[in-house]
Amino acid sequence: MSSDLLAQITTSIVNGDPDQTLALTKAAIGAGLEPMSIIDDGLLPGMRIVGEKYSSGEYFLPNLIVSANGMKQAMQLLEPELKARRQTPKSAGTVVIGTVKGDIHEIGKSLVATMLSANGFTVHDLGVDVPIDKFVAAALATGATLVGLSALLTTTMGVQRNVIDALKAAGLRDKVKVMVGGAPVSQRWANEIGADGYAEDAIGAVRLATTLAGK
Ligand code: B1M
Repeated sequence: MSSDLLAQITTSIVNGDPDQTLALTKAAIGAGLEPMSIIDDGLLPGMRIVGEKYSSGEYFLPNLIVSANGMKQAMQLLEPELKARRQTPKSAGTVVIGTVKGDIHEIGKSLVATMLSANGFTVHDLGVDVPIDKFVAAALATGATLVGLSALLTTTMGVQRNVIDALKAAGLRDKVKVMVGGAPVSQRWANEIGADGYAEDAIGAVRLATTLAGK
């Protein structure tokens, strides 16, 4: 019965049906399932499958967004349950992310943030047009091990390099990995500015963050 519910939660995420994900999560809580199990054995396996389907070309961006929203809503329902039990979901890593100063493009950065969060990362989204110092301060304040820098304009790509330099100057460069992304950004650019990695899309960002978090 409980494994049935968990499998149904996984399926609802894969099918991109947030209402069903929410209803099943409610039912699972009502049936006395452990919130951590609902996350680890129901929701996260669904997100992994969605990621694989996106990578293989079977799913597209809207599929990712709908499934991640289902995951997000279910997490909102589960958070008070976790708090009541003094449990915190095992974090895959802490990430500070934002679109760099001078750049207000939000959609891709937010999608990356949502996908990271849906895949178990603790995400501090600083928003858009983020000053260089704010990345440094947030990395310090949160103890993040990963900093994600999004830039959509050729004129703001250079700010990614400035943030890396500022992290160095603050003595944080050996404590945090930096990943970069955004339409004009490439692996070549990441190498040139000394970033630890580049991801082309949100699924690639989850894969990269997982690899970097393990290093
Ligand atoms: Co702007 N814009 N825009 N724009 N805009 C582009 C980027 C542009 C390519 C359009 C064009 O001319 N063809 C062009 C840039 C040219 C260049 O520099 N090479 C451009 C321009 C010029 C401008 C303005 C300067 C226009 C003007 O005012 N004259 C201006 C700049 C304002 C500023 O930032 N200071 C501007 C403004 C805007 C709007 C405000 C109108 C709006 C943004 C609204 C918002 O975000 N709230 C907008 C939009 C929507 C776009 C396009 C059309 C779409 C961007 C988008 O959301 N894509 C864009 C054209 C394009 O990219 N085809 C364009 C969907 C999103 C899911 O993809 O953001 O690429 P993307 O994110 C992907 C990956 O890049 C990656 O994963 C994401 C998910 O798959 N990724 C990461 C992103 N960040 C990552 C971080 C990572 C890892 C992966 O790790 C940390």
